[in-house]
Amino acid sequence: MMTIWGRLTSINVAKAVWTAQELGLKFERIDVGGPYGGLDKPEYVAMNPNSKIPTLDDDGYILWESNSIVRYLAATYGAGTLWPTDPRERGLSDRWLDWQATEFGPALTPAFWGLIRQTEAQRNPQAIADSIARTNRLLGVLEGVMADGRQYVAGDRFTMGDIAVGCAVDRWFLMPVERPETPALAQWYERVSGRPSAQGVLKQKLA
Ligand SMILES: N[C@@H](CCC(=O)N[C@@H](CS)C(=O)NCC(=O)O)C(=O)O
Repeated sequence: MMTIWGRLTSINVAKAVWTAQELGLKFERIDVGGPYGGLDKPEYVAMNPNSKIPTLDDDGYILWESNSIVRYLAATYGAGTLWPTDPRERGLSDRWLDWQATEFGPALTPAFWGLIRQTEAQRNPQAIADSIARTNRLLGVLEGVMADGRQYVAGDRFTMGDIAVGCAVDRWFLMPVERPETPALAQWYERVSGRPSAQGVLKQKLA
């Protein structure tokens, strides 16, 4: 039995759910976090001492950190598909999970919080402007890679890297910000967001 804990409006929960759906896994998702609360309950803290979402329970095996969950599910249930077995191909996919977590995500977060989650009175316009500039520069990095004609972030196959980056780019493309033209990236986004496994996960109203 597999359970994913977390509201689907969280980008990090979206990664876990998209991965499980892509792999055709049977799972239950339980809404916690945000308006649902529950992250400070002792039984939740016992699973995830960070009081954050998502948390995965795979038959009693508990895992937190969204990109670790993506890697675990891909390696366990998607060797040869989401998890490339060739170490060099896997490296080209894996790097995008780190890039999302350490570069693109931190760049995007201040603008997301400022524009989507905070009231006008709470906003820091300079932090939002800096965040937009940093994120758009990184968007250019991804556009430069995709512009070589590849179909997916690691080459010609859809892999785990597309999921982590896909959830973050989805958020950026849905936000009311000025973005540079990124035609190769836009085509990739339509390709990945059109996958049956992405339905109900990407292109949701931001909240
Ligand atoms: N590095 C963690 C970050 C987890 C995180 O910050 N989750 C946010 C949602 S995206 C959270 O739990 N927020 C509290 C809430 O939703 O109530 C991961 O990737 O799983």
